[in-house]
Amino acid sequence: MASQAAANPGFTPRIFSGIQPSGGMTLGNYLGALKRFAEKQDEGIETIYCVVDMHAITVWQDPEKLRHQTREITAAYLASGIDPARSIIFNQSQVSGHAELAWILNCVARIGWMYRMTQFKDKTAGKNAENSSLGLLAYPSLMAADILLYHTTQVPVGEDQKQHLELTRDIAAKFNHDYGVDFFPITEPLIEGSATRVMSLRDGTKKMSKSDPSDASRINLTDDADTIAKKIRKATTDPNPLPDTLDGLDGLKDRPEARNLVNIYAALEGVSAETVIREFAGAQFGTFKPRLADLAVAKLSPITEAMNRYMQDPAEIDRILGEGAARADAIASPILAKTKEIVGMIGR
Ligand code: AQP
Repeated sequence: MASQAAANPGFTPRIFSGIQPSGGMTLGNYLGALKRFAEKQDEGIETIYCVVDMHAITVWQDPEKLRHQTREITAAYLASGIDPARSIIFNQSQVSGHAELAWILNCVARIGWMYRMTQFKDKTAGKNAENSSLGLLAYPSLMAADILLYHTTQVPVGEDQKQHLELTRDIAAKFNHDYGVDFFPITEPLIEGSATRVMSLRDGTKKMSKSDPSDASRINLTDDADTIAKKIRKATTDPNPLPDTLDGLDGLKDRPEARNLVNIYAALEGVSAETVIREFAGAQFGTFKPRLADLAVAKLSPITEAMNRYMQDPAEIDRILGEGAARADAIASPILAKTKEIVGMIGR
């Protein structure tokens, strides 16, 4: 926080982050984002958490499913300990400033910057990129708008979003430069903990993702205990026992699947990967995997149960989203109005 104040003097420290309702939540979303969103509430900084439904439709979504998934992510926020009394929780499309600022930033950002984004390349790999939505290409510009609309100073995200955060900084700097102002902060990414990049259970070189066609590649927050245990038992590993050191030739450097399971254990337990290696040095996966499965079930089942409870009352979820949207809009409106004035647009 101290370094942030130094990086953006004059800006109130503020945290913003979001998750797309493009599918069910995964263990990757939980460890890389949700768990840390809840922890940030204890740091005395204003926290704003969004369900980014406008991002989700960059790839076609069934409308009924989109509504369901938006509520499910909200339920996951609440179940993970995000408290609507302490944080603002809302869905992006209810605050029109996101779309309005995104348009202005579309005119600041360069097309070439968008083509260089790994997520765009990954999501269009093997397909005709020209045939993907314009929204998918412009996704990082909308993400920059999400962040800058609140003069956000810090964004907790997983490692996969680092490049988009760097682009947000570039867009903010270019806006400030083009208009000769010091209006948008240069937002800091917060990529912390031992599970900043949870990998697929089937391929340790691929990120665990909610839109991966293989359900066995991920643990969903809605999976029951038996399913979690089965997926961990079947997770791809190599035949060697766990080493007694993380790094170096004898460590886990070239064993991505083993490293992933150790990282997941460490993040769930709230200890370092080194501590896990010390505890399991020499253990076979036949010993380690059941321990990991027990830990995952113990940590995730209370969240799943709470999510299911919240999902029983969709009207209450919608009320929380609506109230959060009004609070978010109250912060965003003056920032958007000032942005328009800087750009030269006449307002009311
Ligand atoms: N595997 C992961 N490890 C750590 N963090 C992760 N996050 C996502 N996957 C992992 C973090 O979760 C937050 C929300 O991400 P998102 O749902 O908005 O988009 P995403 O990063 O594209 O996540 P997915 O699961 O891969 O979604 P799809 O498949 O729809 O693209 C972010 O902070 C992200 O870093």
